Amino acid sequence: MKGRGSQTGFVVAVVVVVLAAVAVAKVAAGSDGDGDKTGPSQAAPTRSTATEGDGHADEGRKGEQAAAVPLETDRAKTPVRSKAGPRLEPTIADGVKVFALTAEPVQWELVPGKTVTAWGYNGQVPGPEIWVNEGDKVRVEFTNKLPAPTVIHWHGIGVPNEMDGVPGMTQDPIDPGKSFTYEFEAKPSGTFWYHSHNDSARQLDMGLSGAFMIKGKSEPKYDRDFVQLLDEWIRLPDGRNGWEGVGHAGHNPGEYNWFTINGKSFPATENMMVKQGDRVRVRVINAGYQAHPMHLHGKRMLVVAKDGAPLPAPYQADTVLVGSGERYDFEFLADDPGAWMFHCHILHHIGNDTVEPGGLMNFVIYEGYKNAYERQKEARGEKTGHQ
Ligand SMILES: [Cu+2]
Repeated sequence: MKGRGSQTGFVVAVVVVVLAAVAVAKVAAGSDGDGDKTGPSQAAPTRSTATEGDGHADEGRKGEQAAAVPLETDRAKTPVRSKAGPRLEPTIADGVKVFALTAEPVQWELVPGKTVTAWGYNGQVPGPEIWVNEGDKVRVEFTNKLPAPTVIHWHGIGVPNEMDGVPGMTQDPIDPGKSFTYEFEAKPSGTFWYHSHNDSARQLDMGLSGAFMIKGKSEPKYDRDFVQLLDEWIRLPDGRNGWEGVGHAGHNPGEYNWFTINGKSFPATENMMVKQGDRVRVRVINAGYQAHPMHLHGKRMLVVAKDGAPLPAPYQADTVLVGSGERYDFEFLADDPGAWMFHCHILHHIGNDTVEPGGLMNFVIYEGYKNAYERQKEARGEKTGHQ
């Protein structure tokens, strides 16, 4: 295994051999042993310590990657975080927008008092929103503080191939403690997202995703522009993540019991506050593995973009099925004051560990509007107010 020869052939050969040895059947599904045609490999997590040099793995370590070591987070040493930060602001260097992202474990609060072990970017789940303009030069200085190698894939963005974040094919996994710089031009415009693509079923499900918006040069002007990133979780009663201590084979997506919008379950979800007359855009991103039919009460939405691309013929709908990885942008005119529910119509998904109301749900609320429920509470002398 010392000769390099074809890098791709080598990687594939190692992966195929090791996968056979550990019988990671799911990963092996795309590997038929035909070296050149085999799809990208997925390196499983390892506790190997950082290698020297520039963050690129050496050949010997690659051979160890597929040994699927279940990871458990030392929760006593993991900070509890509950608030998402503001949009990630860049520094400017030679005309390039430079963003700093760090992947690290966190105990993420889904609702007050209920945390789940997660892997986040910059201490939050999902990672911070990144907003740039079409044509911007973007540099992301990324550091891996996870206990496992990782990469970032820029879903939907027209990056150079070597920036695409596919381990074993376009780059080596970034080891714990190591850094990697992603650089690309922001194009095309639209709603995108970023996420891990290494041991991806586990890493994405533990929270390694975030929204990435590229504003177009000639797009319509909106008064409000909301991002709603959907995800689901397996939270064990003690707050551990269902992915801790299990491999792919031990995982059943049917076990999802918590559902989040921008990392929060109702009633901790943030509402979409609008003013009468506002033109509102909502960008729904599905970072989870289940499809969610998102329904807005009170009016039809105008669906204007799919996966970031403007639709030649926008269409009206009151329920939009958002599949895994998909994005839908829709807009509406805020012309009917009230508090209008926005939620997933698989109603199991509007509960927190089966207790409704919860999960994938929030409200479009007009500023200053008091709904009937609030007025009743006020009349009884009870506290009112929204999250
Ligand atoms: Cu759903």
